[in-house]
Amino acid sequence: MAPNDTPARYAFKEAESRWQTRWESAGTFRAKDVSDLPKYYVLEMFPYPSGRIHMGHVRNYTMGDVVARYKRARGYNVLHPMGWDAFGMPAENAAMEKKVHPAAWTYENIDTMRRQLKMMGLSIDWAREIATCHPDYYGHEQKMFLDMLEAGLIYRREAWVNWDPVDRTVLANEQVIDGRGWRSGAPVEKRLLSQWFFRITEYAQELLDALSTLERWPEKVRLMQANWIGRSEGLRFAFDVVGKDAAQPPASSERIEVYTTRPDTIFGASFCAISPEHALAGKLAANDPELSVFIEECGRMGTSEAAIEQAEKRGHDTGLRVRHPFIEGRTLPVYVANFVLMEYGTGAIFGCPAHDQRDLDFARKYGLDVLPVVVPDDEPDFAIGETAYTGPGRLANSEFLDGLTVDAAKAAIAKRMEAVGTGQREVNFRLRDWGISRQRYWGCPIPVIHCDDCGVVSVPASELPVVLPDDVTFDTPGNPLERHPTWKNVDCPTCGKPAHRETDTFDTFVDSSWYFARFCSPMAETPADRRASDYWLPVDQYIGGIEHAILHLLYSRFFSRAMKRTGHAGIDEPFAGLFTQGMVCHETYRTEAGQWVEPADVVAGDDGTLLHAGTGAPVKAGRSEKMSKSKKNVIDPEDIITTYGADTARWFMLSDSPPDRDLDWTEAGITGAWRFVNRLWRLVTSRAAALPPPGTAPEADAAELRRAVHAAIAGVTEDLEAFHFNRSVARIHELANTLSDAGADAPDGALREGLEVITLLAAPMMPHLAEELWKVLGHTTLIAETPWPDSDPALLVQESVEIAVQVRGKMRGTIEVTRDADQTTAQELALALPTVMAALNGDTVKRIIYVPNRIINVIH
Ligand code: ANZ
Ligand code: ZN
Repeated sequence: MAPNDTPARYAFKEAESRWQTRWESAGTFRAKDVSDLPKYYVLEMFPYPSGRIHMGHVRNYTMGDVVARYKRARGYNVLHPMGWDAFGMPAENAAMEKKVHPAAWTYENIDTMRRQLKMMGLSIDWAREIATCHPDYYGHEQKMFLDMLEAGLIYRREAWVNWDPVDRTVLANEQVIDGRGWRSGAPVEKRLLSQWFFRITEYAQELLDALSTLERWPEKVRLMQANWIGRSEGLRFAFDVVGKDAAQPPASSERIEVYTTRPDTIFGASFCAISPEHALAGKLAANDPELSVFIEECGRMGTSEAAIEQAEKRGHDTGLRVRHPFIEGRTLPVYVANFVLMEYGTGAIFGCPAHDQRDLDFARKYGLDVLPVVVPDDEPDFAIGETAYTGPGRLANSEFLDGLTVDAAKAAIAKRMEAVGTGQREVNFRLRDWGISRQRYWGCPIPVIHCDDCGVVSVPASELPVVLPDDVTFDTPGNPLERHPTWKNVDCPTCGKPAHRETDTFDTFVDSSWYFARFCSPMAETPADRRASDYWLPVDQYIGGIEHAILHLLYSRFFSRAMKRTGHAGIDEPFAGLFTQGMVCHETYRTEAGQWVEPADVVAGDDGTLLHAGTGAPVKAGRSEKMSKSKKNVIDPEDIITTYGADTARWFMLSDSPPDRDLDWTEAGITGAWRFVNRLWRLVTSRAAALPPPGTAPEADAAELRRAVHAAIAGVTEDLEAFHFNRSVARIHELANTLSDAGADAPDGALREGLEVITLLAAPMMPHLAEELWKVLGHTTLIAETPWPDSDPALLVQESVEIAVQVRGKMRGTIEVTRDADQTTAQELALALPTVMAALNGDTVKRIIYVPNRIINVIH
């Protein structure tokens, strides 16, 4: 029991709001734009204001906050801002479903979520808050668009899109499900639309090369980016088109250019295939109704690579044939095939079924030849079954290439074709230019005007921002900007004639590609004040989910280069360090009928089986999965914070799993954290009154206690630097045990030191409790403004002990080991003693008895 002059439990509610107010009024977390201190910029991926914060946010922002508070204590001028990725589809969906304006819905969500984040006690500089849906933000984005357009980093072209004919909107690849629109269920059409593109491919090689400089990024993420950029080295050459019979003269002067990474397999080629979007396919379809139906069907498949990858390989024989470049008299059939993408290479390929799985599937379906031309070493009877062979080997059935390795054969073909000018080596990237046009209302308007006479004209910089009109309706499908009665009608800035605004808006990935720069100077008249951004950028530590490992990070890496090119910033790489955190999971529950049940509605019956609280129906517990509304396995962070306090929630988020792994939310886990919060509070409050005043030097004769305290400082420091938050938590638990065990006889100065240290070490993780205890310990300053403790190297030296070594109980010598050394260490030293070896005389050791710090006895 706690002494009766202190309440037994920590009154977190009152304390947490008191300290939050105190931090706010003191401006504790304001980042200073001018400072002699070294800077540290820590940023968590900003949230989408969807309604309320979820546990994923709590985990993400707790981690970032630990880093921010720790770095502040280490003497850095810390920038730790927060904002809202506030444009996007959900606001428009809400507008359609709930008849609320997207802006009202968004700003209301922001208010709720800001309040909730504040409840968490995050050390955020709220004065820098931004929302991407505010003209103060997106106006600058428009300015950069115009500058990048002028710099040649942006262009406009026709491109194919997935078109939902019912919702009258373009769909992202992810919104096409089995060829149908995700909302309307209508079969998706392909349409050619004029769209804006960022020329990200111009930076493909650089974005790839620079990955090797990102030493503080997870290897996994760098690999994902490299694969996405997808550099490949190959050969481009053309086939001559001939009639159906090689003896006939060419049907036309037509040639089909292909791109291949395996020119070595040319002697195994059994067909040519072109994309349904290839110009030749279109031309042939004009006289071939079947082909034109086939092309239309392909158009409904969805444009994503994944969709194409999964679809059954299908083709249409055009009747045309092409001449094999090396085999006299041999021709190959030409197909239009659904797996050939127009946007890659030349939109046409030759197929070698023996060495490419897609080609093999295709050949089996259409009865084409399968001739292996690469044979693995030591397999003379090599044949192809259902799997293409893509491994190494020597060329066969390939005339002048026979016997060569794959690499040598590739080089030989390339050399030959380059020599006669029929082909050339080429590097290709999977990366495509970034299409940013969206036919949506709730996004940043693209600041251009279309004039019948002048074409596309930039909105003059003095007229920015182009602000979204408020008075829009969502009662009919399509883009509200397009049907707005007046908004798009403007005079052409060049000739003054009536013209109209572009009604497309930016992909919201544009908004999140530069927000890190805006935080450096959120009020600046320019997108980013160069003095501020030169000081703060790059972000020293970025933290977020692995789901953004590719697009968001790649776009941001491109954007910072584009900002540099246009003078808006001075760095190439925006994020020097990246940490990707795991997900928060929870057990799932279902009734026998298969309906999901919320954890709060599950109770234990008399016999321990689970029941639905409302109906009493039996409930089955299932796997622990990522918390999601669809599976109803969510725990509301606000409920947890109101019941247990922010510090308890934060502590639990950090304690159970390594931060990059998934975390299982359990009731036992959160109550365990709650107990520890109270334990620490009692530990300090119960002893504080008896302690000497702050500043009292620890006694010289308290070495053992002090050694434990200083080992904890060194350990927690190392762990926090390495993102091993769960290990820091374990060390703090251990130190709490040591301090509790240090009884009433512990020297007072050393005990004060220990209690202060544990409070300081816990402060980044449990900031409110730490402030409270710091005050109880007699301090009048904020712990948030107190430097991190230093460990005394002299106290970290491991103490060594002398251990007696016996053989069958008879003393044979001594060894010296560090205190608490494990048995393996002690045993190795003991068995190496000449006196012990002599006593054993070659006998095998049967058993070893080891009493740490005392004795080791070898039995033989
Ligand atoms: C003949 C060949 C034989 C191929 C073989 C592969 C294996 P990466 O490595 O990703 O660059 N290809 C080329 N353009 C294509 C397109 N537009 N749509 C679909 N496939 C296309 O892939 C290059 C290979 O993918 C190329 O090499 C080509 O098929 C195919 F045993 O050419 B290959
Ligand atoms: Zn004009």
